[in-house]
Amino acid sequence: SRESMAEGATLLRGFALSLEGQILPGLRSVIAEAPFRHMVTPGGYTMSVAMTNCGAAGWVTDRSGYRYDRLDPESGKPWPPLPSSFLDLAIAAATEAGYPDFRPDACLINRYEPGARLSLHQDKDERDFSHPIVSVSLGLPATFQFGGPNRTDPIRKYALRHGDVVVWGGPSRLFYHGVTELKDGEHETLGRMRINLTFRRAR
Ligand code: MD5
Ligand code: FE
Repeated sequence: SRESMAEGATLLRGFALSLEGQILPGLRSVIAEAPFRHMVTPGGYTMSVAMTNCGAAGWVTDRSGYRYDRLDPESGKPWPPLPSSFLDLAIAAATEAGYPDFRPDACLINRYEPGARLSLHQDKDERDFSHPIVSVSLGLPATFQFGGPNRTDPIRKYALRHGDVVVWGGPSRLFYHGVTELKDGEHETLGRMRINLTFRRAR
């Protein structure tokens, strides 16, 4: 199903379910090369969400700031390439939402364990905001907070479940958003975690 959350933001419930059999092996191979790690913010806080990347560019944060880097700072090597199943899923979802020309060069992979959260923020480290972001939810359900262009705008909450995909384009590309503390639970294939894949055009 296709549901509009705001101008440019499209929720595709269950869109990734039919591709799960290819996505999960791709995820395992990426994690084997570039394990999840808890990065540090410029302000010195260790993030509760663990992260890794695949693609030509990866999002990183440390005491010096947020940026996209070609290299994994932990290994000194390039991030693993985007698995073809990841690319297929991201392009199919973007096309379904009206962005047939989207070609991601970066996939940030977020791992939420019970208690992990992502506080309200905007995604603005990419070069060109005319490209959408495609977000794929896997594993335990999460409460997603969807605000507006200003931090103080009212927030709507959405439950995002295993297989749901959201395409954020147009005005919503720069809307404030976050994820509330993950509730404990057990997902039949992923166990006690939520994984979110966010596909971006970084450069
Ligand atoms: C997540 N990740 O569920 C979310 C999914 C991140 C992050 O927020 O930065 O890694 S991506 C949500 C998103 C992206 C761009 C715009 C909007 C939401 N939005 O307008 O609400 O782990
Ligand atoms: Fe974000």
